[in-house]
Amino acid sequence: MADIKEQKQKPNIKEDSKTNQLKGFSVNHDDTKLTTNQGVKLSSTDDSLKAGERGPTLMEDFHFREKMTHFDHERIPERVVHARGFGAHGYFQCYKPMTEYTKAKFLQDPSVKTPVFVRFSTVVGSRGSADTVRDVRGFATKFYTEDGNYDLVANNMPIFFIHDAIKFPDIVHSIKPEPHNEIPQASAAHNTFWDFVVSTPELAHMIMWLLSDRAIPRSYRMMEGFGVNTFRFVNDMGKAHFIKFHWKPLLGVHSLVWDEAQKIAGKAPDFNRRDLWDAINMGQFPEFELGVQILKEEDEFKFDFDILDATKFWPEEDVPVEIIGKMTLNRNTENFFAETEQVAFHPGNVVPGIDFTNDPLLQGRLFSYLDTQLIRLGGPNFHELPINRPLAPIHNNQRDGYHRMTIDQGAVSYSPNSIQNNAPMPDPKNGYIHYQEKVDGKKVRARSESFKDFYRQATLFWNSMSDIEKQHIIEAFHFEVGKVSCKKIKQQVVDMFNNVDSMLATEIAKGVGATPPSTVGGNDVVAASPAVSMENTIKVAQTRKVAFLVENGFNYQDVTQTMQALKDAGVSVEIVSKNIGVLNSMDNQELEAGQNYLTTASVLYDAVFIPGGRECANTLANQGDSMGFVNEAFKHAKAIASSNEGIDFLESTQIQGVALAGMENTGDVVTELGVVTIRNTADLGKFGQEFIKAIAEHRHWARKDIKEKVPG
Ligand code: HDD
Repeated sequence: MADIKEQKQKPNIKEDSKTNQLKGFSVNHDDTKLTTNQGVKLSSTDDSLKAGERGPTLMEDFHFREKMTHFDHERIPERVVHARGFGAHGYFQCYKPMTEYTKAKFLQDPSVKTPVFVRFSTVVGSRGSADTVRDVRGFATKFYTEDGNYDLVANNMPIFFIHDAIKFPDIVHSIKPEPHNEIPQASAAHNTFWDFVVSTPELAHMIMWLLSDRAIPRSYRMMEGFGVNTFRFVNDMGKAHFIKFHWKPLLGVHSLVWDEAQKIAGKAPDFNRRDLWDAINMGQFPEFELGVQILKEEDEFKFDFDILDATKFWPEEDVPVEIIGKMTLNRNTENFFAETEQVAFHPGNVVPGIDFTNDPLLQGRLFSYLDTQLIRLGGPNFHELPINRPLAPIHNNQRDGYHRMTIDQGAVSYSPNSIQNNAPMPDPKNGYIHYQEKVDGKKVRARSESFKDFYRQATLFWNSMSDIEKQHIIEAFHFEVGKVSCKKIKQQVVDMFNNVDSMLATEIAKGVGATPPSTVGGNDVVAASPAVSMENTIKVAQTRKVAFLVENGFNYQDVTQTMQALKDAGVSVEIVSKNIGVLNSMDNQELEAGQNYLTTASVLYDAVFIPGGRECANTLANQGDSMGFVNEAFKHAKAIASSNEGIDFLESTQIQGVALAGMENTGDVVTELGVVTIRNTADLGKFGQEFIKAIAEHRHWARKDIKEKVPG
C-alpha cells in the first residue's frame, strides 16, 4: 500500500519512462485479422454491400459507413503557425546541480535522464509545405519531469518580431498567404508582409535575422534554439534570477545557400525531416547542449536595452551562456499523427523552479497556446493523449469533456470536501508557488519607452556578420523586396534599413529599383557580437553526406579507400550514376549505384567525389547531368575531391581558377579553396583526411566570384 501511495506521488523517472508509458498505447497489427472498430471480424473490405452486383449500396453496410465516416473525419485543423513540423524522442541530462539558481528537479541530479520529445518546425507554411523555405524554425521541447511536464517552446533565432503579443495576429496575417488568393505559400516575399514591416519599426532587428542564413538551416541538427522570452529561475529559498535559455548543437550551426534551399524545396521537400529521421536511424543521434544566461535581479536595468523586450538578445559577450546539460535525440516516432501532430506545447507548462516575467510577448503567449489546443485537438482533455501525458501523476477535480480517457473513481469532484478527506489535496510545500514579484501600476494600454530603440541591436547584428553573411543578407533583401510589387513599399524598406546601416540600405536600393538613401544613416553602434556569426561556429565533418559520381571503368581502389576514410569519420556516402544498379571497375570489380541523376541532385549533398578511371572520367565528361552536378556543388561552395583521371573530368567543368593536381604530380595532395585532388593512388590516406577537413569547413566562401562566373 505504501508503495502505491509513493508511486502516486513521485514517479521514478528513467530515460525510457516515457517510451514505456507510450508502449501501453501502441498497437501492433502483424498477423492480425481485419475487424471493425467494435472488434467484429470482417470477411471482406473490397466491395460495399449492394442489392445485386450492379445494384445500389445498402444502408445496413455498417462496415462501409464506419470506414467512410472515419476517413471523412481524419483531418484536424493544422497549427495556425508552425503547421509543418517533425518530432523525435530523446532524453536530457544536466551536467551539474543547478540548486543555487533553481529548484527544478530535472536540473539537480546529473545521473537522471529526463525523457523529452522535441518538435522542430517552420512557422509560416502549411502542413504540406517544403522544409527549406526562408523562415524562422521552431524548436519545442517537452521535458517529462518528475514534477510534471516542462515545455521549452523555442525558436532558432534569439529574438522575435514584435514587443507585445497583441500584435501577433497582425504579423501572422501579414506574412501568411494573402487572403484574397492564398498566394504565396510559405514565404515572406510579398506586399502585405513588407507593408507591415515598414509600418512597424520594431521588426527591423528580426528582419535582419530572418534575411540571414539562419533562416535556411542545413539541418535541424545544426541549428541553435533560443527560449527568446526572459524567464526566471527560482531556488528553494524563493530567490529569483532572470534567465534566457539556449540550445547549442554539438555539430555547430550551419545553413544552406538560398539557391540551394529553393532547389531542394522542389527536389526534396522533406529534406530537413528526412535528415533527422535518417540520422537517428543511423545512430547519429543529434545532441544539443542546454545553456542559460543568468542575470541577477538587481542587474535588471544595467543594459542599454530592456531585458523584458523580446526584440533584443543579451549579447553572449556581456552575459555568458553557462552550459548546464545536454539533450540527445535517439528515437524516431512510431506514428507521425499520434505523436508529432498531437503533441501540444505551451510555454505556460512550467515546473517549480521556473517562472515567468512581465515580458509582454510572453504574457500573451501564456494565453494563446492552451487556447489554440482546444480547437486543434477538440476539447479540454488533450493532456490525456499519450504524447502529452506527464509521467507525474494527475489528480484533480476536472472531469468530463470530449474524449475523456480516465475513469475517475468516487463521488467527489470538488474541493474542499470531507467525504474524501479533502483529496486530492493542495501541497503547500512541494506545490508550485508563483514568484512573488511586487507589481504596482496604473492600467494603461501603452508601451514602455525602454522598448523603443528599434535599430541599435539590428546594427549590432549587421556589424557581427562576416562579409559573406552580409552579402547573403543583401541578396535576401533583393529577393524578398524584389518580389514586392508596390514601389512605395520598396522605397520605405530602403529608408527603414538606412536606420540600421547606410551601406546596407544603398545595396538594397540597387537591387530592387529604389532610390538609395540621401542621408547618412546608421546609428552610434560600432560594436559586434561575434557569437551571432555562424562563421565562428563548430566545424566537423561527422554526419555529412557525400555523392560519389561513378560510371563503369572507375578506379576501384580510389572509391573504396576514400569511402572507408569518410565512413570512419562518420560521413555517409551515396553512389550516383547514370543508371541505378551494378557498375564495373576498370579491374572488373563490382559496385552498386543507389541513385541516378533523376532520383537525386547535387543540392542534396555536402560534398562530391569523382574517382579515377579513364572510361569513367570520359563518360562523366560527356554527361551534362554530371557536369551540372559538380558545377552546382562548386557554386554552392561545397567541398569537391577527385583522384587520378577524375581530375581530367573536373577540368572540363566550370571549376576555374583553382589549382588541381597536374599530370606531373607524383602523389602530393593539392588542396585549394575546398577542392582536393591527387594523381597518385598510393597516398589516398592523406587525401581522404584532406577531403574530410574540407567537408568539415562546410562551405568555401573564398572561391572568388563563383556566383558571377559559374552559370546555373
Ligand atoms: Fe508561438 C506555436 C515558438 C511567439 C502563439 N510557437 C509555436 C511553436 C513554437 C513557437 C516552436 C510550435 C510548437 C509545436 O511544435 O507544436 N512562439 C514561439 C516563440 C515565440 C512565439 C519562440 C516568441 C518568443 N507564439 C508567439 C506569440 C503567440 C504565439 C507571441 C501568440 C500570442 N505559437 C502560438 C500558437 C501556436 C504556436 C498559436 C500554434 C500551434 C500551437 O501554438 O500549439 O499558440
